[in-house]
Amino acid sequence: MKVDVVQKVLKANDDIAKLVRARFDEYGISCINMISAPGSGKTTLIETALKQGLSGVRIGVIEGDPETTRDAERIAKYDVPVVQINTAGGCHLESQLVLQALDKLPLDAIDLLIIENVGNLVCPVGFDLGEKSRVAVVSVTEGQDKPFKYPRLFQTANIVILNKVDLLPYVPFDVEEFKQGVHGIQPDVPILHVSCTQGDGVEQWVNWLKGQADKQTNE
Ligand SMILES: Nc1nc2c(ncn2[C@@H]2O[C@H](COP(=O)(O)OP(=O)(O)OP(=O)(O)O)[C@@H](O)[C@H]2O)c(=O)[nH]1
Ligand SMILES: [Mg+2]
Repeated sequence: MKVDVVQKVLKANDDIAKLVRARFDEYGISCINMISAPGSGKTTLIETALKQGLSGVRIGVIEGDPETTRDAERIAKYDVPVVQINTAGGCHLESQLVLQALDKLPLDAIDLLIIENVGNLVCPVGFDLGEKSRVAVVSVTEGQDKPFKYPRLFQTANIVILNKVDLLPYVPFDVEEFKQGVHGIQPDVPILHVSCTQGDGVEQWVNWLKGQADKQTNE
C-alpha cells in the first residue's frame, strides 16, 4: 500500500514535468537541475559561472531551499532573473513548484534555466523537474564513498562535479576511489575537478553550461 502511494506521487510529478518540459520547448529553454548535499557549492558554482560570463547565453535561475531567500539574493546580485522556492521544510523540489515558479520568470529572455535543488543526495533524485540535464555535485570534504552509498544520483547525472579540490591537501579524500565509484555506475559520465575559489575547472564548467544552451538551439 505504501509503495502504491509513492508511485502515485511520482506519477503525478512526472505528468506535471511533461507540462514544464513543453513550456521549455515552446520558449527554446534548456534546463539543468543541480543536485548535491547541503553546502557542496551549488550556489557558488552558479555564481562562478555568472562572474565568468556565458557570452550571450541568457541565464535564469530557480533556487530551492527549505527556508530563506538567501541563495536567490546571492544570484540577484548578478542581475539575472531568479525565483526562490521555499519548500517549508520539504527535502526536494517537485515539478508543480517549478511550474508555478515559471510564471514569475521572463521565459522569452532565458536560454538556460539553472535549477538549484534543495541540498539532499537522496530525495531530489526521483523527481523529474522537466530538466534536460542533471549536474551532481560532491565536494571533497564529503568523502569518496558518496557514489557507493547514493548510487541513484550518479546513475542519472549527465555530469559530476568534484568541487573544492583546493582543499584536497587538507582532507583525506581518495580521488581514484571516487572516480571508480562514479564510473562503476556510469562509465562515460564526465567528472570535472573544480575549485570555485582557485579557478580550477571553471572554464570547463562554463563551457559545459554553454554547450547545454547550444544543444537546445540546435535541436
Ligand atoms: N574552499 C572552497 N570552498 C568553497 C568552494 N565552493 C564553495 N565553497 C564554500 O562552500 C560553502 C557552501 O557553498 P554554497 O555554494 O552555499 O553551497 P550550496 O551547495 O549552494 O549549499 P545549500 O544551498 O545550502 O545546499 C560556502 O562557504 C562557499 O564559499 C570551493 O571550490 N572551495
Ligand atoms: Mg545553495
